[in-house]
Amino acid sequence: MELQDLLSALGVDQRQITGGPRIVRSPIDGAELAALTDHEPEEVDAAIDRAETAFKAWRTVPAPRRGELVRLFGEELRAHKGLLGQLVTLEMGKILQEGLGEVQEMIDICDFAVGLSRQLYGLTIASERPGHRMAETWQPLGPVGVISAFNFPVAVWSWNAALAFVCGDPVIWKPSEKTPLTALACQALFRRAAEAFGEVPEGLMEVIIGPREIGERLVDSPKVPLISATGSTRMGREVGPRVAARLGRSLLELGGNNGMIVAPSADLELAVRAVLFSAVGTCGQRCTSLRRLIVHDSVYDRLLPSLIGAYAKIPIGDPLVAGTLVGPLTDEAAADGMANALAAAKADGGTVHGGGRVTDGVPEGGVYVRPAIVEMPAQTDIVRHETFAPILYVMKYSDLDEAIALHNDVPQGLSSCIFTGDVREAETFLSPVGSDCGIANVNIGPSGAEIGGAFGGEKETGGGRESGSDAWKAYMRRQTQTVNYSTDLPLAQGIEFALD
Ligand code: UN1
Repeated sequence: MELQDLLSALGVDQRQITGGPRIVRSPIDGAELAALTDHEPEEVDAAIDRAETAFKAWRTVPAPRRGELVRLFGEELRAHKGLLGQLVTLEMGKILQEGLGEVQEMIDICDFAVGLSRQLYGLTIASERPGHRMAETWQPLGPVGVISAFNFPVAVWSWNAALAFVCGDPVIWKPSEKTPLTALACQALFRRAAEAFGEVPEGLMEVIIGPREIGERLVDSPKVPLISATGSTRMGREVGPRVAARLGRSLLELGGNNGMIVAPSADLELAVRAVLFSAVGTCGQRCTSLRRLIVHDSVYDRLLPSLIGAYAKIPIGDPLVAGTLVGPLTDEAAADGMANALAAAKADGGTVHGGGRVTDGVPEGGVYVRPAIVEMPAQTDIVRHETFAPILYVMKYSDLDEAIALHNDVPQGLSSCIFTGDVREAETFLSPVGSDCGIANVNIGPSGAEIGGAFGGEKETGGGRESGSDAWKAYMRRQTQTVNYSTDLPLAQGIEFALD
């Protein structure tokens, strides 16, 4: 389908995407997709004000009814999965299967949020005073600012938005400058859901387009109690303290440097398949991408040749073409970052397999690379650094404690896994002395997490949790309530305080 038809089928207003100075290009071939006009700072303030007004109305709508809006939005996503998935591929460059998978994650979180809308449970608490009752209740919080990254241009927003909407909060979304079109498409689909719903306050879902200063306006606004930001650790180091300075709340989902331990008893065939998906999928541009492989001495010489052989066969090219497994990197800077990292690894004694530029059989105008495997003598600085490209550093180990120590000895703490058939090793990896990450898997790669679990990580990954489990609590205000239904006024802690 032609781009214009695709966008109009998704309901994007042509006037929003033509005639402006911000040129959006496809990483597939550099083709111009749209010409947008950025929002002015005053327009951001106006969007925040609209969201604040929307909050006053939306918080009074019963939560299960709010869930109905999310259900309708999920229906729009189901009906437009193919189109939106294609737009994700065009604008971001991931292969179509992954574009579709991303939209499926949105549908899944909508389903989750609909159920959640009837389960925003609090607690009852035993009061120490007679004739008193205590409860913990979750109240809507206020407008939520969502800053999202280019690599998951729509799913990560939806994890935040679906929960925020059922929790009673409006959302102001600042998408990556690289991927505004998919954001506008989501806004158009949301509008359709809102029309079907009938009574959605204006300002419940705002999109603001523009550079960093536009995001800063959001980050600094005291009217936005929660900022949920996904991106680099560098970005998080700026956003976190700014939000903290106004005593706001932030939910940060930053860099990962995800590892896999391959133990002697591992199913190596399974491990190779898992490495392939998690290390080269999305061209190594997931925050959950596999970047470090820690392999037991006894299986190293079997695993490595299989991997090198599999890497040599990876179809690289146009992500819209069926069969392609690796599409383009996002831009030249990403390719430079990859080349610099490989040079640094070599200087540290690494042996590089693959990793060069690919120009044959790929669309002209895009940045295509062959994923790299780098055998490293040690976990040097470059290995401890997250390079957002398909580089897999491989290291050897001889005992599990050593492997776990190596695994945890990086600044990031997002996702992790072990391949083993030994229950003792698996349980050790999942125990308090095992992986220090927010996500720990056994016989599954580190990427492609399901929405049902809380998603996020420790250390430089930022500590935030989004998506499933009880991540919704971040989008609500916890209130401890005490009711006295007696005719007396006993004080807590047994304090006597009365006039004689
Ligand atoms: C991200 O890269 O920011 O677990 C999110 C995964 C996906 C989400 C990745 N469900 O790989």
